[in-house]
Amino acid sequence: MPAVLFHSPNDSPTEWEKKLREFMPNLDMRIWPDIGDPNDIEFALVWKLPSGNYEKFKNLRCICSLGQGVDHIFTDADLPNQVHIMRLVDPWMAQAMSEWILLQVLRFHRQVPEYEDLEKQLKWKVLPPPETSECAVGILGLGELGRDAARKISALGFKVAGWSRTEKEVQGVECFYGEKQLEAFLNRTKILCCLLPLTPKTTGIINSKTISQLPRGSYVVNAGRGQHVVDTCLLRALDTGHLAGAALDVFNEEPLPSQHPYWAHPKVSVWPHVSAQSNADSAAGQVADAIGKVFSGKVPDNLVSREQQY
Ligand code: NDP
Ligand code: OXD
Repeated sequence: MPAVLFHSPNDSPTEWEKKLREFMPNLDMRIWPDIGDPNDIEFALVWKLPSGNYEKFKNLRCICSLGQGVDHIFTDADLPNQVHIMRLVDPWMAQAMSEWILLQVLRFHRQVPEYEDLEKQLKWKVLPPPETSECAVGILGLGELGRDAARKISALGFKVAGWSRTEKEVQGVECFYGEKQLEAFLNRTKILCCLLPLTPKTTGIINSKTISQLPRGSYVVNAGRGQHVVDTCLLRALDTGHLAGAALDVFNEEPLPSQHPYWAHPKVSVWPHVSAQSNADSAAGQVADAIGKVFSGKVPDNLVSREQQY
């Protein structure tokens, strides 16, 4: 039987191996860097395999991301041409992400930072009640995660819009698409939530120009990738008051360096990339299915486009 390569700095190989074996008792899993003969490897289940290593696996047929994002695969300049590239598409992760996005939306909408501040000052003060039906939430990205979050936020009565590359229809959600409609989408958005994949086209999309197109007093929530945000622009907008707050789960450098201004910024909430973690319990079945398909010469599900890089 061909072998599966496993590499991840975050995920437990023993847990994944145990779960995968429930579906494939004869699985031969090689845990990086103890890979044995590299010619045995036909399937790679990876998160951030150090660049330049795929070339070693002459019989590799599929690279599967150990997450929903695949940017960590496309950063490798020596990516082999013929292999399939796929990812997890896990409803458990969509639920986790929607919970996290909802948490941030409700936190800003229900003035949690303001009330926490008043509590610290022992001040009993009532702020004007917020109006949910007037609160415009905008989701960048209407894919597996963005659509789920948009629907769940809309179900609570918020005014929800989404922005994608191609035209979409999502019930209860105003849909914008393409670069031409980005400004209109931003102009109507008070809480901007980024659930885009990181690609050459989306890198730095939250910058001084796009932030200036949000109304004064808006919020930025980012669970896409740190590289979607130009940090200096976000910090400037927070300091000038154009933005009222930010909740960030992903960063240009992870772990976020201890001297980074985000840590101590009173308007920034820092999370250690945990909004939707990969989960062997929920995702091993789909990975086992993909391994089985690849080993029997079939095409696995959840492929990503090399051209679009997502
Ligand atoms: P999908 O591929 O399902 O959806 C991506 C969405 O982004 C699509 O709607 C797509 O548009 C849109 N998009 C892509 N490029 C552009 C562009 N240039 N302009 C406008 N819209 C664009 O991805 P997922 O929803 O599964 O995941 C999104 C990202 O979330 C991941 O790539 C990852 O970076 C991040 N993530 C973060 C996690 C965390 O814990 N922080 C956990 C999991 C994922 P269209 O529909 O038209 O193709
Ligand atoms: C992912 C992530 O892409 O956890 O799945 O960031």
